[in-house]
Amino acid sequence: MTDRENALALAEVRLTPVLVADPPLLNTQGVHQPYTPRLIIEVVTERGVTGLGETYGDAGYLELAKPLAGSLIGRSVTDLNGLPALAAEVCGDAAAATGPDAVDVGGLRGVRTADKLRLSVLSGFEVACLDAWGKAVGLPVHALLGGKVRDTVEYSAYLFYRWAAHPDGRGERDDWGAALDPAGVVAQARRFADTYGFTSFKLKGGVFEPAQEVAAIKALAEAFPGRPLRLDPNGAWSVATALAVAEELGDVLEYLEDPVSGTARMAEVAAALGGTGPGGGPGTPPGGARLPLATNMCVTTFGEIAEAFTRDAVQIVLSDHHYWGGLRATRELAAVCAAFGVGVSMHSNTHLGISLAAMTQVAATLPGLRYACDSHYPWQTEDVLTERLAFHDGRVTVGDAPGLGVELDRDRLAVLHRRWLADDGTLRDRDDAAAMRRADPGWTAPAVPRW
Ligand code: GKR
Ligand code: MG
Repeated sequence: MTDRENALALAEVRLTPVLVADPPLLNTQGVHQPYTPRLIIEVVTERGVTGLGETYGDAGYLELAKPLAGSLIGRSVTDLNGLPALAAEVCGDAAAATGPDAVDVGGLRGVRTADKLRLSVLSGFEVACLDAWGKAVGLPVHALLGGKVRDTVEYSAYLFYRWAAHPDGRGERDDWGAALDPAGVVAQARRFADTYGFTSFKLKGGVFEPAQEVAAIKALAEAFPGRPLRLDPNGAWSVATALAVAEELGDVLEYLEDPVSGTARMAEVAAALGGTGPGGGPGTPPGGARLPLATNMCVTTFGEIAEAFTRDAVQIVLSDHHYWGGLRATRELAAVCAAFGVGVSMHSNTHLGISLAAMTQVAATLPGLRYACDSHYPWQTEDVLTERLAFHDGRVTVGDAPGLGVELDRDRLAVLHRRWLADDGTLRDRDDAAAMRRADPGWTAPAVPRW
């Protein structure tokens, strides 16, 4: 190793699981728990430069993160192409031991395979290494990814049906109040628009009868004429229901997200909506492009791309750098999407500012990004940063400071970690159905199609 490379070698890796306050947001599986697990990763170089990463913090992810952290000592932060093989070597068995292929969070994030689990962990380390590398050489992460093509990244307001408070008075209170009908959804959207300047809106659906959710989208369309709107029932509908909703909302939706579950059903819906080419091919209905379908459920790994794209099942892939394997993998995904004429944007789950900074840095480098990205960040009133990232006009500015451009607040980190330590284990894994049972003891996550 040369002296220069040696300076970028890792001397220490710290893992800090935290529990982050989360409001009672509803989805088709249930409701968010009062606290959500996340894992904060710090990598420290021989010269004392620290890089930050963040990923899912459920127990299965932590089990994989521990051996990977240990194996990074002595390796250069620049050795990113070596990470997948290293992860397979040191935590492949632990990943396989998590059980047979299943679904993530009842399907909300698509398949759960040993590979995907490993990638979800690896991505947190990749981001931390990029942050440290950038800080060490005085370059922003986007420069290490080839440079930004935009100075701001647009996000959409992520609207949720929600309760005013968690059952049994658990968790932290906020002042958003309940949103359980069209008026509540519009009021929530208004506050998002006024506070953060968002101009596009996504409603998490699959909670109520489709007719109620159609009414909410129509109310949004009336309140915000011409603004991009999306509805995402997380695969809760049958093909027939999806087509009926598309018929009702086709002229106001920018896209319909995972209306049905699985590539085969998505392909059926896409075909029925017309067109054989993405974004309006030969079969495009007269007078306009067909309503596109977006997904973060049926295309969540590279292995799922071939079938979905060749069957024209999806027109937009919502990438999530956590489970696609990092920022560089996100760029690879975007390149594949571009080759197939499929759009790309970003999916989100409850996350903190480190992930928002990472999403923003990679989004800034994607020439084909045409849709506002999703982010739960406004719902998170807590963070582990000295300064929260801000949305102006619905956008986050792409920082040019070295690395991710964010700084860890150790006191905040310690508070959220102490909460994780104090937990009896019930909140250390995300389980929306269990949280729902606090309000409705007989609740079981519904099978799909639910409607
Ligand atoms: O936070 O409840 C939620 C969402 O339903 C999340 O888990 C999904 O993965 O946001 C996601 C989505 O777009 O499907
Ligand atoms: Mg979705």
